[in-house]
Amino acid sequence: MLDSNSKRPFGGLDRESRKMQRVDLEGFAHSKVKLNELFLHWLSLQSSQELITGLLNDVAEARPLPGIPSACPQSPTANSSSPTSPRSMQGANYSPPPRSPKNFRNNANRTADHELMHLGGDALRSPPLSPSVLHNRNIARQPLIDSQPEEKRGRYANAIPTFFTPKATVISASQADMELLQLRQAIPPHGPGVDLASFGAIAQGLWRFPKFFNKTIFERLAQGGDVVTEAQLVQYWQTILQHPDPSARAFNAIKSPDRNVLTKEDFVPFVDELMKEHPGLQFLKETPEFQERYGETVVARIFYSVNLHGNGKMTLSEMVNSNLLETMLGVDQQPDINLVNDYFSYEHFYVIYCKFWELDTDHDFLLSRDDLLRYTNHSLTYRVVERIFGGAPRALTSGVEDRMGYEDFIWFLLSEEEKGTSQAIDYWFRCLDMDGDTKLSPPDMLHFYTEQLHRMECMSQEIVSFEDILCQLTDMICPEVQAEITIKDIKACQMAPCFFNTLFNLNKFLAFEQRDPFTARQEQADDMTEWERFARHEYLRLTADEEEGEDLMDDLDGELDYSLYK
Ligand SMILES: [Ca+2]
Ligand SMILES: [Ca+2]
Repeated sequence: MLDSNSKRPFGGLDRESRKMQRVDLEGFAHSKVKLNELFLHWLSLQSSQELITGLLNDVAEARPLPGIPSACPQSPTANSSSPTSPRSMQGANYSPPPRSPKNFRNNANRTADHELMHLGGDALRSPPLSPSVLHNRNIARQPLIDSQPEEKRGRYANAIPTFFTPKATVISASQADMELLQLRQAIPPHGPGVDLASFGAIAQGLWRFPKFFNKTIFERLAQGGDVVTEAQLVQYWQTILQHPDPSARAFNAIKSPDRNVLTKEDFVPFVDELMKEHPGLQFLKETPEFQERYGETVVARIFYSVNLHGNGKMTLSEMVNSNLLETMLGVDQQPDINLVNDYFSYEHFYVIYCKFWELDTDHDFLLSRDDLLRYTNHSLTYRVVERIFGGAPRALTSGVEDRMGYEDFIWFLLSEEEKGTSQAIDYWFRCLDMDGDTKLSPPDMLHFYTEQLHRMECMSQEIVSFEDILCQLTDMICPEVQAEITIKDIKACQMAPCFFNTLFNLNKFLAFEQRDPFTARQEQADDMTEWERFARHEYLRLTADEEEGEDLMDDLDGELDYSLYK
């Protein structure tokens, strides 16, 4: 029995002993077969299949295999200990955490975007900013603000060529530094500040202001004191003058701090100062009432020419696009103010005022319809005067019903005596456009020409029928749309005075019809505007009773043809 027992592989050993004993499997021929059988059995288990599938997926996605280097198969439980679990991460100290497919896609996109940003370079960033903003960005970058515009603009934004460059409204940092340095250098180092004389050197030398700005601006800054301190000057420069356009600086200096536009009142202190200082206006000090009228006329002329909207609110754009600052600087340089034809000529004021005074027979400083009808020997039609008093071209500002004030008359006179300007065309076009459809059609023109016809009949003049006149006017204007004349058509044709005079100014219409070609050529060669020619002639006429005026009239008798104005 012992032999038989001794033949048993584990014969003579207890269970524990057999566990501890190293078994030599080579001594059992069928052991391999049994192991294969057991392996196949293990493979058939559901849990084993899940384990193997999970391992294959890990290999395919380059994830580290848990338990490696041990080749021992792990239980499904061990495998399912998620790679993202803390324990798993701890076990994979030197490997990046496995990425989910979703995370991988997002990261891939992020990488692609990152590369595009680099390809686009700075062009993909926000548009060039003002120096001050760039300065702030250098101090503290704000990634959220930086990245948002890039995403909104898209990757091809840098490929779109620049087609609009806004006009700079802020001076460069280097220019600002230079101007501030110049300002500080112009201030005495140890004094209490700058007095009026020293301030003038700064205002004209550094800021390019006209001389007659000095006192008004100085008094605003000094606030009752005798000097302006460095701090006040620097603050004023920082808040008012940091603009590259000199006209914009003057605009800021003239305007009231609480408004964004210039009103007529804003100009009053500056024009007052001009009258006090300018050598060509010293004689006016003896007649303060005319000083006031001169100032009123200058401001009205400025607004007539510059404030194209005609609303009494001059914008920065209107001033920058005008010659106002240039003319103001010209007044500084020209002791004879009558040579400054734009806005400031005293002779022009004299003519405007006297023309008004001639019509204002009761001298209440207001004109009635009948007063205006007498203008230049009743040359205007009733119908066009009716339109003016009805406020069609511009609402009357006299404050009295059916009465034209002095400012209203200035607008009328400037428009009447130079009908080719943009402002005059606007003025008369609104008068003639009876139905307000922004077009002059045959009914609009017939309404006014009918009265001209009647007056020609009364004067036994040769009649030109409306049909013929309509053809002539259409040929003259060449409107884009037949029988619908627009403001644009009239401004383009250069024949506005003739067009308007035909319809409502009989004397000028007839004068044009009977015009001497020689005189016309002479006028074209004298380099004067229609207004300047009119003002010169009227000034001589009005002063003809004075000896000097008579002499000048004699001198010019052979040069000017006054028949047009009589
Ligand atoms: Ca009156
Ligand atoms: Ca119309």
